Amino acid sequence: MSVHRRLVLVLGDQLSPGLSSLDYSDPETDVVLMAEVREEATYVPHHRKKIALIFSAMRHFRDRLRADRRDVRYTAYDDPDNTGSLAGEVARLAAEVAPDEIVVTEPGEWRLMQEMLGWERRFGIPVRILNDERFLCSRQDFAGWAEGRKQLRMEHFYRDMRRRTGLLMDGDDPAGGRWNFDQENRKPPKEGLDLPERRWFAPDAITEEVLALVAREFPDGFGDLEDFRFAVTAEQAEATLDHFIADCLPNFGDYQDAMIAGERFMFHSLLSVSINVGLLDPLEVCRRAENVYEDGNAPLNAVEGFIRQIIGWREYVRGVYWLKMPDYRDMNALDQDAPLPGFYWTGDTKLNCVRHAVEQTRDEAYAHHIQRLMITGNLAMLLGVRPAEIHEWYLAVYADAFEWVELPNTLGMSQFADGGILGSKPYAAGGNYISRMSDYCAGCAFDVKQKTGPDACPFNYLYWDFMDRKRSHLEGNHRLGRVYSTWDRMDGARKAEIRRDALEFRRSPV
Ligand code: FAD
Ligand code: DLZ
Ligand code: SF4
Repeated sequence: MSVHRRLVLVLGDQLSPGLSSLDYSDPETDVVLMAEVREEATYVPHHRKKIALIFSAMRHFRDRLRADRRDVRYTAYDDPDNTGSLAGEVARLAAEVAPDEIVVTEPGEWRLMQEMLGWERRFGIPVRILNDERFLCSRQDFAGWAEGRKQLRMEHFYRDMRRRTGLLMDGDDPAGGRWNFDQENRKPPKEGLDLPERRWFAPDAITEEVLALVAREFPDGFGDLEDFRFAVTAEQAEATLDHFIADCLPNFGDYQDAMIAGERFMFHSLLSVSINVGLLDPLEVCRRAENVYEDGNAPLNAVEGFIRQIIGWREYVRGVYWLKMPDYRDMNALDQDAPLPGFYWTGDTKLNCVRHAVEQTRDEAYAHHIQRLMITGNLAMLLGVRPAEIHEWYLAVYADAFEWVELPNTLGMSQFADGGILGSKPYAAGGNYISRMSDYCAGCAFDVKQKTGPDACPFNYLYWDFMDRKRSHLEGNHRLGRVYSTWDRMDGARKAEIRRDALEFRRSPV
């Protein structure tokens, strides 16, 4: 039987004109459904700027599709007929247009996929779920790559992706003779570093309307709505990319891990949100970066480092997510069970580095990778926070957070809660690391040089206390052999001080 009319559902992170569901459908006969719904906007307490960004980008994309003569049915959040769920909105439109088929590009999150797999039975209409071609490695290809491997090392996956895409390749060899230039990418911040003015976008009428809606509907939600300045269209996202390529990429590698108080963006691209919601194509972004290297306008360590994050890490964490869900979400390999300190939501803490990271998160719905990994993530792990709780925090507070990318980064990379699927050892560090890579310690109430006592940097004693408390879980890890021999050489009085100070801080974190 030939299909006469399809209902094509486009989700809030599927804002790409070349999306497989749109590509598959017929603009002459099919209807496109986009819906702002309570279920998606509240399954975690999303940052209010994140909700505003998604609704505004959805509305701009709706207008773009309509300009291409698509029949788009759009449900606004405050539409009195809004059922509050994607399934409810599909059912409502299906009752009106009686489609022969429902078409959707696979969702990014497992929970939604499970729901959609039940739609055919629920609605009595065939449901076609298409691959998301915006990823370079399909779920099936990743499963094939992973099969039979003892360890799923990102570096091996990344080399395959370089070969497959041809990015930064000289025939069969990597450009510059090495696959990875990370060793050159760990420079501390230098004094007087000249940081570029970032490219931002003032809200237009659509965004203003959405901001008023979000202020009204989510009055007590986390995160400031003031100074909204994200890209909400493909054109604006392109302009952010142009600016990054010209003004930031040459320094991206050198200062990738550096942090400066008050400098919230360093040389990072700020492109994750635009890529994740579909305003930019990841392969195009990488090709643009590659061209800059080939033209001699950015060094290889910067361009390789940047491309690795996208065709390596980004694709790899998505592969791990789909391979390991649903069990992955509940993993807690280190048996951590403490609650998340309240200051993760308020920024009200004496730890200067954490205060900066949380305050900027509240203001911008953004923190760069090392802030997420080595400040907030590191502290949560050292304190023994329940992985599910810190996972919910990361999923809520960052504009770029969708479970397929956030969960492996949080549970795997930052909390070591997957027991080493993603990383070979915990990213645990004392104050020394933070002091070397940032200038936060100069403005802190604590002294990074002191190891114990009331003025000592809490990261210092919490680090050793964590290693001590989790010894039975970690001492078999050969990368931690030196850590445990150092601990074993410490005298008993020192160990007692560490345990005492850490216990006090863990009981009432300040
Ligand atoms: P840049 O530093 O400019 O990097 C360039 C691009 O590479 C990013 O835009 C992003 O697309 C990609 N990228 C870089 N690192 C990673 C990574 N580890 N995994 C996947 N892609 C990567 N990233 C998200 O997109 N969403 C999340 O919810 C998210 N949660 C995280 C949670 C934790 C605990 C940690 C440690 C990292 C998380 N990341 C997440 C990865 C990374 O921190 C962000 O992608 C990055 O900070 C976004 O800022 P940027 O665009 O300026 O990145
Ligand atoms: C994150 C989000 C939010 C806040 N709101 C919506 C929405 O109202 N409608 C929608 O289609 N999508 C929204 N999204 C994005 C979805 O949560 C996302 O598509 C799934 O989590 C799959 O990645
Ligand atoms: Fe952070 Fe410790 Fe430095 Fe304070 S002294 S900023 S708590 S690392």
